[in-house]
Amino acid sequence: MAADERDAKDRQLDGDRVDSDRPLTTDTGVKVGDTDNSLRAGARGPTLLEDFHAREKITHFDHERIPERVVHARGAGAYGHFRPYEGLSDVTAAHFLSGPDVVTPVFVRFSTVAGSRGSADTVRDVRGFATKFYTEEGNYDLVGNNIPVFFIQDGVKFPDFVHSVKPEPHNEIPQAQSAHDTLWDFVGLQPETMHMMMWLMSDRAIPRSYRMMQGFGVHTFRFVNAEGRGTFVKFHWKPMLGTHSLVWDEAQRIQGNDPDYNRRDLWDSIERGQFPEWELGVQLVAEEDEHKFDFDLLDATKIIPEEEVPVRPIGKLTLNRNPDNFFAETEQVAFHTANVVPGIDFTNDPLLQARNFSYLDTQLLRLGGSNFQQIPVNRPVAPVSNNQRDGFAQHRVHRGRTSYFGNSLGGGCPALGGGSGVYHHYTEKVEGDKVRVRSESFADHYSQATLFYNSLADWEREHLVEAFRFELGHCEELEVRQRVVANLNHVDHGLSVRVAEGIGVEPPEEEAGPNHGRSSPAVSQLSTTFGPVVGRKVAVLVADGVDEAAVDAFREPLVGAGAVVELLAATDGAVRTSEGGVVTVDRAYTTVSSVLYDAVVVPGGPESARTLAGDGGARHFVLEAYKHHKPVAAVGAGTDLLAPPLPDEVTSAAAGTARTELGVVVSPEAGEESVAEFTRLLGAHRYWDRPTASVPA
Ligand code: HDE
Repeated sequence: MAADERDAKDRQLDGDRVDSDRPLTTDTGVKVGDTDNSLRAGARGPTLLEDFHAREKITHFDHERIPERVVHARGAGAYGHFRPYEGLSDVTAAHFLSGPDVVTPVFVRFSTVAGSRGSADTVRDVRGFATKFYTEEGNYDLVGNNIPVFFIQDGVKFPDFVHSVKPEPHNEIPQAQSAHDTLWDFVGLQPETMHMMMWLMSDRAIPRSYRMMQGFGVHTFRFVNAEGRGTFVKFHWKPMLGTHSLVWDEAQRIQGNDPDYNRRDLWDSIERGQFPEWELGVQLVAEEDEHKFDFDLLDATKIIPEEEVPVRPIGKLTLNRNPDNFFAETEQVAFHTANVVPGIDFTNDPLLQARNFSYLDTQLLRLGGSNFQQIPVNRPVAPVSNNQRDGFAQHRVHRGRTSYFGNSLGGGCPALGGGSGVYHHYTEKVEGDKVRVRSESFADHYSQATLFYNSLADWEREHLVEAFRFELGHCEELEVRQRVVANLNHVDHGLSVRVAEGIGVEPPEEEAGPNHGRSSPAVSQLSTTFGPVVGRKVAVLVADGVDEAAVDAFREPLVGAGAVVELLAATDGAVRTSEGGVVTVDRAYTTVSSVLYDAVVVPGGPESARTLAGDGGARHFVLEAYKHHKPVAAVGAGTDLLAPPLPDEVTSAAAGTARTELGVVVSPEAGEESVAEFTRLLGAHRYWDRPTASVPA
C-alpha cells in the first residue's frame, strides 16, 4: 500500500459517513421547517401529542446513552495500519504476518481502567492498549495493557478485583483512584496481586502520552503454523518515542488543568501529521521448552524476562487517522480476545479463558444485542457470509430462502471453507480430573515482584516508595496498611520498612526471606529510547521587550525537530520585542499551566525579564516546571526568573557563561550550543538527579 493510498477499512467506511450539509429532516427523511417551537394548542397552550418531530427529537435524546464499559470506560482511539518487517510463516499461518507486502488496517483504543467515561486521563492506573486488525482473514483483536502482568491468576476473581478498585459502593467515592481501603484490602489478602502492584505503583501507571507507552498482550498465546506446529508467544508493543512518564504531583495537577490530556495529545499529534508508531515484538518459546522456566507460562502474573527470551521485532504499527465520530467509533468499538485468525490460538491460561467468555458477553449488553459486529467500526473487511439472521438492529438484507447449513434449496450456500484461511483449533491433548484448584506452579507470588524492584533505577524506586506511601496513606484502616506492608516484606525488606515509616505502621522487624538479587534491566524505563522530541511541548515565556532573536534561536530548531513551541504571556495577543517588532502570543499563561508543557524557555530582554520576574504567575510557572524535573533554559536577563527560591547552584550558574546546572541551561545569549543542549535535555525527558524536595511549588 502506498503511503497516500486509503486502506480497505477507510474506503469501507465511506458508505457509512454522513455529512450535515443537507436541509434538516426527521429520522424518516421529512424536511423540518421549525425545530425551536413545538406544536401547541394556542400560542400559550399545551403541546400536542401529534407533534411527531418534537416527540422523535426528545425520544432520541432520551435514549442517547448506552452502558459504559464496566472497566476501561475512559478511552481514546485512532485508525492506522500495521506492516510486518518480514514473513513469519515458519511460526504462524496468520496471513497478516506473512510479509511486508501485507499492510493491515487497524483501529486502536487506549484507555484507563477504573474511572468512568468522563474521568480524568492522568490518574494512577493501568492503561488499556487494544488493537483491532482488520485482516483479510477476519478481525484479529490484541486486547492488551501497558503493564505486562495482571492482578490475578484466575478470571473468576475478576469481579472481586474490579469491585475493590472501583469507587466504594456505599458512597461512590473515590472516582478513578486506587488510593482507598477496598482495593488495598483486596491486595493485602491476595498476595498474587503483588507483582502487578509493583508495576502499578511505578511510573508506568502515569504515562506522559499514549505515544510513549508500551503495550503487552500479557497472556502467553500460541502461534500455529501451516503444518499445525504450535509455538508459545508473548506480544510486546514498543513505542518509537520511548516509554516516558509524568511525575505524580504533575499528573494530579493535570487532572484539573486538562482532564483530556492524553486523549488530546493523541488527537493533536495525528492532526499535526506526527503519527505515533510502535514496533510489535514477540517472545517465542518452543513447545518443548514449556516447562523450562521457574514460573508457569500460563500464569498471567509473570513475565518472561527479556534477558531470558529476547523480544524479536516483527513489524510496525502507525496511527494516522482520527475517527470522525467519538461515539460511533471509539465508544462502539467492541474488542474480544476470542477474535482470532488462523495462525493465532489460545493457551490454557485461566485468565485468558475467562476473557474469552467475558468480552462477547459484555458487548451483547453494552451494544444492545447480537448484531454489534455490523456496526461500521467493528465490521471486518473480510467478507462475512453466514446463517446468522434477525436480532435487534439487523442491518443486512439477507436474500434467499435458506438460513441453515446443510441445505439444497440454497444451493448448499454458504458452503464450508477449505484450504488456507480456514480456522483450525490447535490440537492439544488435555485430560485431568474435574477439580477446583490452583496449580502448584502458580504458587510463587513474590520472586518476580522482587525482580522488578531490583531492576529499577534509583529514581524509579523513590517514585515507587512515594506511590505506596501515597496510596496506603489514603487508607483509613491501619490494619489494611499493615497487611500490605507485611506482603511487601516478602518482596524486599528495605522497601517494606521505608513504606511503613511513611504511613505510620510498624515496620517488619525481620526480613521475610532474602532478596534473591536477580534483575531484568529491560523492565526499567532507563532502558528505553531517549532522544526524539517529536510532539513534546515547550513553553516560551515572554513579555514586552523580549529578545526576539533568542525566541527564534530556540523556536526554529525545536520546531524543526518536531517539538511544539508555544509563546506564553500574561495575556493573549502579541508582545513588543526589544528589536522593535512584535511576536504573536499563542496563549496566556493564566489559562494554562506548566504541567501541560515538557520544558520552559525564558528568553532575554531586560524589560521582558523584569516584567516576568515581577509576576507571581510566571515565577510559579518556572518553579513548578523545575520541581517536576523539566528542562529549563534561560537566556541573558531571562535568568532573573531563576532567582531564589531556586537553589543556589542554579542561580549562581546564571551569573556565569553558558552552562548546564541541574538540567537548567543558562547562557548570556541564545547560541547554537545552548539550544542543542536544551534539545538534548528535552529528549532525555526529565532531569531526575535534580533534588526538588525543598522547592515550594
Ligand atoms: Fe479486560 N475487559 N478483562 N483485561 N480489557 C474489558 O470488555 C475482563 C484483562 C482490557 O478499549 C471488558 O469490551 C476479564 C487483562 C482492555 O474497548 C470486559 C478479565 C487485560 C479493555 C473485560 C480481564 C485486559 C478491556 C469491558 C479477567 C490485558 C478495553 C468492556 C479474566 C491483557 C477494550 C469490554 C476497549 C475491557 C473483562 C482482564 C485488557 C468486561 C473478565 C488481563 C484493554 O469484557
